[in-house]
Amino acid sequence: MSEHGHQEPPRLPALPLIGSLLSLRSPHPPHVLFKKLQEKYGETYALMMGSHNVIIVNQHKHAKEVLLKKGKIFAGRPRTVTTDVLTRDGKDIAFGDYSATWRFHRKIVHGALCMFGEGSASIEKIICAESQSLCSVLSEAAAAGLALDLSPELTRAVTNVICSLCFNSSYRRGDPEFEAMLRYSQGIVDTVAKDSLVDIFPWLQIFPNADLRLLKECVSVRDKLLQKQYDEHKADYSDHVQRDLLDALLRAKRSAENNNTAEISAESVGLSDDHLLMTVGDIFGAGVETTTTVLKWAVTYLIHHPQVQSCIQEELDSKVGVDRSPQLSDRGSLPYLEATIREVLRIRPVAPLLIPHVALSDTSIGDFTVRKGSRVIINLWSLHHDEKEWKNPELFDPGRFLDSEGTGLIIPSSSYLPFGAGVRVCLGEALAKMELFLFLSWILQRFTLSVPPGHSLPSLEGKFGVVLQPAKYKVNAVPRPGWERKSQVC
Ligand code: HEM
Ligand code: PLO
Repeated sequence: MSEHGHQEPPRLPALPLIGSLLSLRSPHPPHVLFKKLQEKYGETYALMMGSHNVIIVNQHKHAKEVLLKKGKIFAGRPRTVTTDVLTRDGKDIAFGDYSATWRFHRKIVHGALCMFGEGSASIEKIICAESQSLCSVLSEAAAAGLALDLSPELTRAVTNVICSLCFNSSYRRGDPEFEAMLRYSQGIVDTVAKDSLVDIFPWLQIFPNADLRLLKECVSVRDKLLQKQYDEHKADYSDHVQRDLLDALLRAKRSAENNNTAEISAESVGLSDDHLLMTVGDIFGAGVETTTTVLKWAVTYLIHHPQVQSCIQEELDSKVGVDRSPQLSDRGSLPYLEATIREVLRIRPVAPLLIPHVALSDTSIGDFTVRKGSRVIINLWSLHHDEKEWKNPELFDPGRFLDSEGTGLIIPSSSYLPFGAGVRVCLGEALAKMELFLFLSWILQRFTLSVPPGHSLPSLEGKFGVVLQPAKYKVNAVPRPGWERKSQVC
């Protein structure tokens, strides 16, 4: 067999409009449609989106070949109209192509996040303070007999954690800047990187396009907020204190400027103002939208499965009790909660198609030839719902992540990659896991969640976009016995 495979992958008929047909004409969202198309074309197949060759991977062996074994070859990202608007032509980490600049920015962010990482008290303190504030909002609503849309409350809690890490700042309830952020971020989620028509046919930009206009408006609001933080940080920057991620980025910039020679300038190593702003914008955006979405899915599934909620609560009562709040060191003794988080990440992956990868040279996937420049979409939805790997994949069952004694955590299939893998693996995995554990354990220690009497259960369908979001609905948070008045206690 040749190094680059010897077979062309099965190919969908090359209808010129296939891209738009996929996302606009099908009643199914793309991840579901791509899973269904396997029945006709096999697990790995190719199609054209506009003028781009796209390979769809629906199975874990090929997915791991792309992400891990040939991770560097497939580490490219496509340039698209919408992500270029969001990231000033790919000057960020997530949508930026593979390059020395990209590696450098990943390294700085990784270092800054480790500084706040597990074991360090400060990130835990920040998340617990936000859990505390979230729980007091829930208990005020309960005392007033009100059902709440949890979405803005969860978003504010998660936003404040990432605000502390990025900008050493936070938002109060009702802060107009926070309300503006909620609006622009939703506008971006609704319009960016979802293979919309302008991404498939870039020449369509010349026509008026409502989505593109909304995206540009939202990005400009976001950029003003980012610029404000940037200017304030620059004004009181000191080499001696590193308060947050933005300080870490500024420090790298200063040190490159101090070593400035003819060949190595801050610009040329990718430390321009634009690069710094886009990197911090990425972490802020990813930090907010992903974790919030998982929390919302967790609440949605817990409402559908009250027995899972009570199992977690029993575990919390016996391992943590009511005299103190959960902390990170309890993670090892709350396996059922951990298993529930894993199951939520399986059944409703935040990024069901990851972010598209691009082959940086001629290569192969299994026996299939892949040409340089091909886009590769890993359909995580297919991996997480593969009937050969998961029994009743549509069934929500945290027990599948526990051993036969029900006490040890396991990963029962290698077809499980909620954070991706390899060179482009998620940068926020550790942070997200800490947040999910603490927010959920604090809430469930104190409250039982349900829909108000007479309301129907929330939809499990999800709205496809750059993240897969659950619908909006109201929740009753009923204080558990012993927590009627003391949810303020730490
Ligand atoms: C990329 C999942 C939270 C920052 C990704 C990818 C996935 C993912 C699937 C794409 C990997 C690929 O394209 O191959 C998740 C999930 C989260 C989460 C499920 C929450 C439960 C976070 C948080 C941050 C973050 C909290 C920030 C602190 C990033 C960045 C990338 C990324 C910067 C781009 C990496 C690159 O392209 O090099 N994430 N993520 N994520 N994530 Fe996350
Ligand atoms: C979310 C909306 C923000 O306003 C901008 C933003 C930045 C980074 C993106 C994020 C959005 C969506 C989730 C993404 C993240 C980078 C990595 C993460 C795509 C668009 C995932 C899940 O891959």
